[in-house]
Amino acid sequence: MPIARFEPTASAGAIVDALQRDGAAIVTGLATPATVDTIRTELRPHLDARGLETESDFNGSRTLRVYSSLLGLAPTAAMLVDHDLVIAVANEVLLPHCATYQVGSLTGIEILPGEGAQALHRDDSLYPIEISGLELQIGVMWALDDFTEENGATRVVPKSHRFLRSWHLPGLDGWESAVMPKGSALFYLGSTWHGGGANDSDDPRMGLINTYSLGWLRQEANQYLEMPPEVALQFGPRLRALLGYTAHGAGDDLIGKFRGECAAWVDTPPEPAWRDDRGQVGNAVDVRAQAGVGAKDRD
Ligand SMILES: O=C(O)CCC(=O)C(=O)O
Repeated sequence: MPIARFEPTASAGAIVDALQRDGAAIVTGLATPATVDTIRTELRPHLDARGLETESDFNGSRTLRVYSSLLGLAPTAAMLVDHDLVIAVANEVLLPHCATYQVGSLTGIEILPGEGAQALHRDDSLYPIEISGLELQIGVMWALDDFTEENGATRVVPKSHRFLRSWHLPGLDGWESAVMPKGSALFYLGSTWHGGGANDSDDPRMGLINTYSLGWLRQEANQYLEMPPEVALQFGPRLRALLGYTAHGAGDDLIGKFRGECAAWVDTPPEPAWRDDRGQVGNAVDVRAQAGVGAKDRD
């Protein structure tokens, strides 16, 4: 079953429908070639210098990875993490289950020629919770090279997200390669089985994964330690909040707590509108009003 494909002009709703039906969807050409090339250039020295520090059976021995301080190393990747369409899709998948969500992890991955296929897995298995209808996270794999069958395009098992329990396994033979041109994005649910493909080509395959998880879960990697205030300040308020510089729910912003202690924060207060745009569990009336639901319908 091929993975559904969309143009960048597709609505978030259409992509979410495909995600909920199949567990994965591809949007082609979502990042410009210039953006992708800049991120590649930013990542290159760090992949070369530190990429094999994460070597393991699971990560592979011919796969380079960087995740510590990713936006410090590759600030242009902020455009992917904070992309409006990605956020619109994440809003629909995650906000029904939390007040605000967060970046869970950011990883640059380069699969070198000769690497074997990674074990298929679910990203959400780090959380020991399995509740029907509750998606804990979503992931986006950005193709920083053309992804092909030969060079290790991410393998995805369509509809595998419907297998709720860890002992209730889907047939993993039915994987599809997320073949997509450079600049495209593979969206997949945290419960969808997937893994890096084998690179049988002569060229490396570079990608970048950003995951987003429910705000009441612990981040897979602590993004506000990875991106301390002096790094986070170069980004807009929405991305700062996604990195963890906010409270979950209607509580006060961390920015308030920094006020008076760190002068730089005073100059860049968060935008309350961002929270309102995304809606909050505790603010259902406002959300419905925004959606044009009248007072009578609300009762
Ligand atoms: O590199 C890929 O295509 C997928 C990598 C992945 O899923 C992982 O490392 O968890």
